[in-house]
Amino acid sequence: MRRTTRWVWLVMALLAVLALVACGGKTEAPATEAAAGGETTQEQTAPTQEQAPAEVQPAQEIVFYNWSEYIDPEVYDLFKEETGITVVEDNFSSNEELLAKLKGGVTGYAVIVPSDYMVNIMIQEGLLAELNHDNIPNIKNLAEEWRNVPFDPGNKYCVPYQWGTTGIGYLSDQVDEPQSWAVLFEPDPNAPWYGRATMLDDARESFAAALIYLGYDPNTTDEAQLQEARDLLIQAKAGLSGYDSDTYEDLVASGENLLAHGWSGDFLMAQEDNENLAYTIPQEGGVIWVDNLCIPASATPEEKLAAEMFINFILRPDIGAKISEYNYYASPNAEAEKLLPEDFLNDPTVYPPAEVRSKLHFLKPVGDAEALYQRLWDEVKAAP
Ligand code: N2P
Repeated sequence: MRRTTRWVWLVMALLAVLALVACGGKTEAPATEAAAGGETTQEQTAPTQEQAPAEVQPAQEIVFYNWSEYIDPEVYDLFKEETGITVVEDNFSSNEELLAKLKGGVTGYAVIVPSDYMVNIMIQEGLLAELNHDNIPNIKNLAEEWRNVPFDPGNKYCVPYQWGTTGIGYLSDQVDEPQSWAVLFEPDPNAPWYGRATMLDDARESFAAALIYLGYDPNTTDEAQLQEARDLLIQAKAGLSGYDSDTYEDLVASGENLLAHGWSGDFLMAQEDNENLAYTIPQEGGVIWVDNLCIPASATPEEKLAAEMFINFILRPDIGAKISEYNYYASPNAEAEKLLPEDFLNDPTVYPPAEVRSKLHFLKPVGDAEALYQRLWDEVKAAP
């Protein structure tokens, strides 16, 4: 046992004794055994009958509304084995699509996965339920830097799921490494990728790429800058085969397209199909993001409890590691990271080096300008 680990255990043992004294000898425990993370988590024990909120039983089936190809489906089997709860997955393709669904009053989603800036917006709109941390003891496994994110201090509403970056994926045997976003924004009919490239079907992401290329803040609310970015996005259309956020990486892996604007892990995942698929952040910079597990305010108490059990399960070190090994995104879970192989932890696509990281921007809520972004994006999409 390393010295630091021993020290942590000592402090935890002390805290456990203090907690026991405070509860008059009773163990403070989550609502169910599964919520404590099953047998691999020794620190928590099953609740005693009288402590469990007798009236609420977890839903036997929940819907997980997630980005596509973002979780190892085996996680559902393992969770079901342990809790009897079935998780059904449904997919969205952008934060705005997710927001529109919730604002439209949809019900039945127990866990959703908005990115950083969207968590902010959803909290303000009253669309998220507060998490009951007693049911999510594995929250302690999160790395310190993810415990107090500015969009959700103290993980009151959400738990970080995975983080990654937005850049350009390309076929390295047919295209030189793109140095600049110009490969998309200055379409050249003689370039091999002309007509064989896609951009994300995502207003904030595609505007961010254009604004970063123009040297502007990707969170700008300046109308003139946004109009300039719109014109650039329209100019790029000549060289694009389309907008796509779900299958773009496969279209590059298959050779149908030669480059695509997209998310780091998606390209790494598609490398399994084509080893020539590579990823880069252009010199002007790119976007960094963290997606989060949250529960819609509309969830029933039964759905919410099952959702918290599921979130807690995902926070188990072995499950967190399994998810990163599947989707190639970095884990905010410090204990999960310890289980990941060295070559994963050293992969610069997963963990951008400091020099690249300094050129990455988080998207932030843009307030009233949100509608302007959407209107200008509609204009881009409608342009010939
Ligand atoms: C997974 C998509 C990653 C989510 N296919 C981007 N926020």
